[in-house]
Amino acid sequence: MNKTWWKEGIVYQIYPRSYKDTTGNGVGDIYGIIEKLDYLKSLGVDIIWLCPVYQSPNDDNGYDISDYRAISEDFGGSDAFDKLLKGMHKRGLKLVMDLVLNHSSDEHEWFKASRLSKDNPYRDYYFWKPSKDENPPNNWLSFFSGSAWKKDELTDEYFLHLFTKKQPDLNWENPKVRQEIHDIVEFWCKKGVDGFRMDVISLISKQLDFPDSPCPKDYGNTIKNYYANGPRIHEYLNELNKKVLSKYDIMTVGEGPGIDLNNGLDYVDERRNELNMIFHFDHMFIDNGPGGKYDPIDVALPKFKKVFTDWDEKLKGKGWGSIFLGNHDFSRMVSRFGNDKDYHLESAKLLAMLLLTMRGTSYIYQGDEIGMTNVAYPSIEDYNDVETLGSWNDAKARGENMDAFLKLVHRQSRDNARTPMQWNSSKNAGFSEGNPWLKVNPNYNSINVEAQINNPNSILNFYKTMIRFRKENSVMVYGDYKCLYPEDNNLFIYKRWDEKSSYIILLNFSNKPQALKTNPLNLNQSELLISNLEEGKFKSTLLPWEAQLRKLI
Ligand code: ISL
Repeated sequence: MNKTWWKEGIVYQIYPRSYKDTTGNGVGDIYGIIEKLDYLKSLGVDIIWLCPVYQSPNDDNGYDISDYRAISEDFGGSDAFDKLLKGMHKRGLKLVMDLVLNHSSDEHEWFKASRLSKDNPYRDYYFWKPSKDENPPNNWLSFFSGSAWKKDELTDEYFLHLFTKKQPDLNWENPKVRQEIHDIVEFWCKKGVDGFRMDVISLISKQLDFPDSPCPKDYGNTIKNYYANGPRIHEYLNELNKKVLSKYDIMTVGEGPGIDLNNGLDYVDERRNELNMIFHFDHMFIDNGPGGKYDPIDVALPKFKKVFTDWDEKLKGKGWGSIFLGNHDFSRMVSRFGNDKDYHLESAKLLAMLLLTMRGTSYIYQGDEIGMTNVAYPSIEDYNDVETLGSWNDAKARGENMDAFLKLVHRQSRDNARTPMQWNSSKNAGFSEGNPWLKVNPNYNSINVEAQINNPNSILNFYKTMIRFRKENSVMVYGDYKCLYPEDNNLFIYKRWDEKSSYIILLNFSNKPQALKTNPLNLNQSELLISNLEEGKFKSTLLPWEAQLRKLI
């Protein structure tokens, strides 16, 4: 495959609102990110993906944009942004913007005009429909809560919003909308940004007959069959690529509920000229039961491993993958896939090894490099996330036991990943002098950057080691991958190799020592390069959450 900077680079995702506040208003800002650029450089990452920093009423923390060309004043405005971009480029860091093109804010000028009258020139920028027998036009539910349609009294018609009522879906059928979008993308390319993460890009083409879902509460299938991968999706992406993206040396990664093994390659096949990478959620929605994320199920390790193996096989030689274990929409990876109680240090490092030894571009989410964990606020009042609150209200309306539901919120809320970054053990974890918009996780006294930076045994330093190793050994990026013992319930063991060298990665995903049933590939003759425990010689048993990277000789 072609070699490029975005395949080799390591991405670090920032949720600006929670990164570093320099004004004391409790909200992180761009100047805060600028303050931390040397920290990011020292970590060894190459590409920074910024969650949305545009002007927004923040109904969904910036994923509701009211002006695509303006930077939010809360974050420091366009001066701050220009300084950030300059500061990053000076340090050889690349900047990836988050683009939310499936929907805008209802406070965007387009929507304000669109709702005024049925014959307004902006009417067709969104989806408007009359009611059906006094009901919404169809039975679709929003991702967050309730119907996906809202009636607007002004014209007595409904508009579509797959997310909150303040996030009306844009009508990409309308060529004028597509032209506006091309212009916006071009605007940021000309500013010199290095790429885009495209929010819910899998949803931009709609099934225009808006068919009812036979089971709207079965979210997974409704999204796959009705909301995502619509009839013109690839035409739109191809057009965007041809008209704008292809003119610049930038990277694109599309986010996609509803993207799966059957359709994923179509988005990133290098011969198709659409996107460079996608985020699929096969491992992230893996514990969702029939009722979605608040109906979690247990997942055995073979199923988890299979996701990585199947996707690697699917994309191999044709398109490029994204490797991530967490982001701002999910629980913390160490709480979710590791053991944040008894094996915090070990399991956080094990997951780092997984993240940085797979084929595909690695994405690190802020705070994971120090092993930040889920939070368990005592009351729903402490939560902020619109999805969490919507699900809470739905559960209440269903008459559920709310004490039990609060426990589910502790496990599943998106706010788990949005607590302020833990810089040190001073007030508010060094995040803000003011009152943080979301309470800090009380464990910041023990889990913070300052405590880890000079400790050679820390999670942070393990990340640095892994990052350095990946960058010095291109086999970790481009080399082949094979999962060994796929059926093993506790061990994730895989090989990475190219024509020059071979490595084996051994990960014990359990709280118990695990004997290696067969000595895979003569490990006696291998050299231990990196381990998350302080030991050296190869044993035939891996300790709980032990992770080893070995070179085969
Ligand atoms: O958050 C989710 C599950 O916890 C997902 O269903 C999520 O809503 C979906 O992946 C889309 O996410 C993206 O678009 C949303 C925004 O709220 C998310 O933060 C964003 O990553 C709407 O713009």
